[in-house]
Amino acid sequence: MTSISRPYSRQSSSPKEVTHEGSAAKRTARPAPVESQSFVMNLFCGDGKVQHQFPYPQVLTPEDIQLVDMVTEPLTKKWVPEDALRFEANEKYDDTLWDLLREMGSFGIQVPPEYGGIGCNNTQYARLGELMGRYDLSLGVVLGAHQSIGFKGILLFGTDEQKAKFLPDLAAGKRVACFCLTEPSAGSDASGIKTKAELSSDGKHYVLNGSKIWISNGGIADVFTVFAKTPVRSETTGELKDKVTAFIVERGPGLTSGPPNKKMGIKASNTTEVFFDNVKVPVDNVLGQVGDGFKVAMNILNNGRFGMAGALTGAMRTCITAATDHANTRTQFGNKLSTYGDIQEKIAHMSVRHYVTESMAYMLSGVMDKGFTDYQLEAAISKVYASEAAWYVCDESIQILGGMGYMRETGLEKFLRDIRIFRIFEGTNDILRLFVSLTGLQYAGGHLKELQRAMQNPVANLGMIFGEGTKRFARSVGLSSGPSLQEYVHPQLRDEAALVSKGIQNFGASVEHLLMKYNKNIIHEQMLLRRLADAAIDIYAMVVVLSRATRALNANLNSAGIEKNIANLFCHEASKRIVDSLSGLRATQRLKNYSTMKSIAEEVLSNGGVVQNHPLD
Ligand code: MYA
Repeated sequence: MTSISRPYSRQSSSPKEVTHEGSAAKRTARPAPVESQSFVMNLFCGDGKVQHQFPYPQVLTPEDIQLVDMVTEPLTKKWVPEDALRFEANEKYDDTLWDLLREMGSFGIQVPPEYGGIGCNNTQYARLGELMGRYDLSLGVVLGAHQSIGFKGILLFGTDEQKAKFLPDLAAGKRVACFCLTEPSAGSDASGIKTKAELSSDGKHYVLNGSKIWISNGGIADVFTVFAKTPVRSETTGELKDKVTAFIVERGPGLTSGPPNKKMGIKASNTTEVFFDNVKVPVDNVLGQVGDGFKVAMNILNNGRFGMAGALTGAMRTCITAATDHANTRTQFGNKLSTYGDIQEKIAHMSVRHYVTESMAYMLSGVMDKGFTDYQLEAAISKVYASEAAWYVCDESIQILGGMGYMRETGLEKFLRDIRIFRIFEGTNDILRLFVSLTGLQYAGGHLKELQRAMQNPVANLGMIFGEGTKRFARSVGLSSGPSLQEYVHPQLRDEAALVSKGIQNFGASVEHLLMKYNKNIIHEQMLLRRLADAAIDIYAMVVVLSRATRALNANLNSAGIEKNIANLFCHEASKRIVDSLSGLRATQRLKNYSTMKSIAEEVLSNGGVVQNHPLD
């Protein structure tokens, strides 16, 4: 089994080998894959490691939650829906709101108190994001671009000096931060950036040249986390190679911002180009290690994704309230809308998606707060699920409100426009799906390779061979029903847990099939990778939902009944989708369909648009 690298948008003619230097040397002496504690990562090996998902994390005391609600109270008490529309029309927030946000401590939510912040943990931050998201996602973006990603690098990787220098003003909202990664020719392909930073001859500063696009807060920021290529000498070969390094850059000579971009939504947030023309950056402002910037960027993004899911649950809640208010009051054909099956089905599906998103957001923030660090795939899934669920919920709310939903004053059309960007920024959902599949396949590939290696010395590796052998044998003769979740879930959810086990088992077998059949070439099979990711998302969502519903049933919460019903409905529907997604990896007709899609797309693309004759021709 060979290792898998991920080309995403940069297509190579032949499958890319491991990208690090000296990869050939590393391949022969490749260490055993690091054991991951992540449920999703292990799912790719057909394992059901749910230890971090059960019990559903409860990291906040009622007082902790109260703190967050108190922080937002000055805003939520004053806010009226027209505010969001007014700020949108002005394409900015006014000084009164800005001052209020400063007073509330909203600019330094997770900054430790010693640096002037309010020191909230991830779960409190998610809750705050949720409360903001209920009113205005644009505001969430301003605050999120500032702290979820803008200065998150300083919190995660900053030295004590960098923290002391930058955090107090950023936490107080005296200065605003932003995250500068994307460039005209490097969007999803983040490591393809061209902005350069070269060390000055006296070694005291870097000289930064290049430009960034679509930077949230780009025109109002004073502190920029900038990613640029720097020449780094390889320890092994001695060669100079350009690698990404992260810098903290202050607004000053040579740094300029373009005019605000005109956008479809989140209009009150500021988005601009940022230009660097011989900007001098002191060497002390390198964030993390020189050459490690790509990992710094990825870690910041991974670390911030739960906030997005949190904010979107807030928006979804508002949409559901608007839809139910309307359904309960509007009479058509002699009855309230709420009595019609069509409307009830919509409300049920909206509620399920909201429940799943909420469960994922607080699962992720909760396990992060408990010190779990292996969450990159769960974070990507939560972002993908939340952004698609929010779009669905908002769209269906508008449908329930009909013509009224389409009118600006109901506020829903603004939510829809604002929500649309969430499937695009912080990693497009398409790229994140590939990221989930390829990272998982790489991990599973490493494990299969381990097994092959173990087979060369069976006596020393009996435990491993026996375990894997039994798993495969049981699967091949149809004896296994997959890793059991029965001991974790409430007895009333055992049937649903059995569906998860079945899903995990089928998923593991599908991964093995893909690795055996395509080997490294799997990186070119995006239609398969997408379906594999869809199955992973559904399986993870089932686990998260079962964990939360189990907690509700165990604690006999008021909402235990509906939570059980939601878990039941979601698991049954997800289970069907999983079968469909996984059969899309090998069923003959499905594979033929992909070839047909490819040929249709190629014809349309080479024609520059629609190919067929017009019906009137
Ligand atoms: S900010 C801009 C967002 N931009 C992106 O997200 C870029 C998307 N692209 C990528 O993520 C990467 O380029 C991809 C990798 C994934 C495509 N975690 O060979 P590789 C490792 C950990 O695959 P590439 C914005 O939108 C990988 O394992 N590690 O790399 C603002 C490998 O390691 P090794 C990772 O093919 C939005 C190495 O890197 C990850 O070049 C405003 C190379 O990998 C990862 N994720 O592409 C937001 N990925 O070498 C506002 C890769 O050891 C927020 N690696 O094998 C609002 C929220 C509201 C909050 C409310 C608050 C109150």
